[in-house]
Amino acid sequence: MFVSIIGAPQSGKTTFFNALKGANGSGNGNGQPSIRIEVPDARVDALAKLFNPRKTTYSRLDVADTVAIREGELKNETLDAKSLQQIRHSDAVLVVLRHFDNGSAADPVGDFQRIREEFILADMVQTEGRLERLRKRNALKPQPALQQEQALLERCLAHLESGATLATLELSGEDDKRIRGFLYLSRKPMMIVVNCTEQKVAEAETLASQLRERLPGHIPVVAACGQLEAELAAMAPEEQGAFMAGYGIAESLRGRIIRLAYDTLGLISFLTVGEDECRAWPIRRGMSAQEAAGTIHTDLARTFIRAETVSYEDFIRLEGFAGCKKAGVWRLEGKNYVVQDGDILSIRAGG
Ligand SMILES: Nc1nc2c(ncn2[C@@H]2O[C@H](COP(=O)(O)OP(=O)(O)OP(=O)(O)O)[C@@H](O)[C@H]2O)c(=O)[nH]1
Ligand SMILES: [Mg+2]
Repeated sequence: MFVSIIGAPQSGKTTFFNALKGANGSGNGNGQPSIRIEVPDARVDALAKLFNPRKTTYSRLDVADTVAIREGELKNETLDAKSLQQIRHSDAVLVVLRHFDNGSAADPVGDFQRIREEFILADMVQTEGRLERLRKRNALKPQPALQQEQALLERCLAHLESGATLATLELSGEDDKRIRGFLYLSRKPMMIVVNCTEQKVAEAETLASQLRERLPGHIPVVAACGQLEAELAAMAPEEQGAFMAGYGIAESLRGRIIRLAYDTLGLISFLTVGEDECRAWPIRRGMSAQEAAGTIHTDLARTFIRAETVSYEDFIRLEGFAGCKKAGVWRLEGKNYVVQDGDILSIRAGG
């Protein structure tokens, strides 16, 4: 899963990025401003204790910093190319809203509206461009597939022109697939971190819920002080507790951002076990066993036969597969089975 940190100039994007990175965070090695965060999972820890595998793998969240979005830079595609690519290829965006004065007064709601507007405008320009070509081609020599695409894009454009984001446009699974390639900005799930002053940090929850009510749609919001979080991340672990208690910070930023991303994207995890590897795999809630198998390897989805399935709770309570079989809670599920959070799966595949 890949999340880009976006926002207005000087809102604290890089500060939050550094706080997430922490003192011992790792970059992805190719000079890109992106980091990989492991998602702590007590279930994986417990399974690793049982299996003592060669490798233990947690779900991962990749987070990238980007340059500030200024007016017109998205629709004109004049935003730094690397940042634009990163935003377009994100599964979700984390919008940083400034809630501290830095010479100019804070306007978090206004800043959010402007970013949202930029996304909508950029998508409109892109859609109009494609539609113009489609209309010409279909007028010259109609082709059913292109006519379908034209009708779909006309719908998208009308939706955008009404001032709505494409995230709120209901599309069939087929149509959703059709427009995925456009990498529309306003279709991306959004989440917000309000960058507040250190005086406000003890009331962060209240601040977040007040803001949530003033924003359009149902966008998840958390509040945190970027500067404090960056200081905290640079500290030795044994100093962090006292610092957090002193400022009334209840939970680490990483933990909060991970939960925010999981909520925003509707993610759950399934698990795989063995002496080679114990591992958590993030998937979208509602995914079928066959689709889940595809996240391990595309071949596994193609040649899928059955998924041996037990819940994590049963597995621990009954001490492994044998116990689960004896108790009758071990299941062989078909390709349409909807995977549940904490399912331990073993995919049977042919070919
Ligand atoms: N008072 C206060 N200042 C902050 C806070 N977070 C960041 N800043 C300051 O705001 C300035 C901008 O922070 P950055 O993290 O570089 O912001 P940015 O959004 O990455 O900025 P650009 O990439 O230039 O758009 C820096 O001088 C920070 O020290 C905060 O929570 N409180
Ligand atoms: Mg920056």
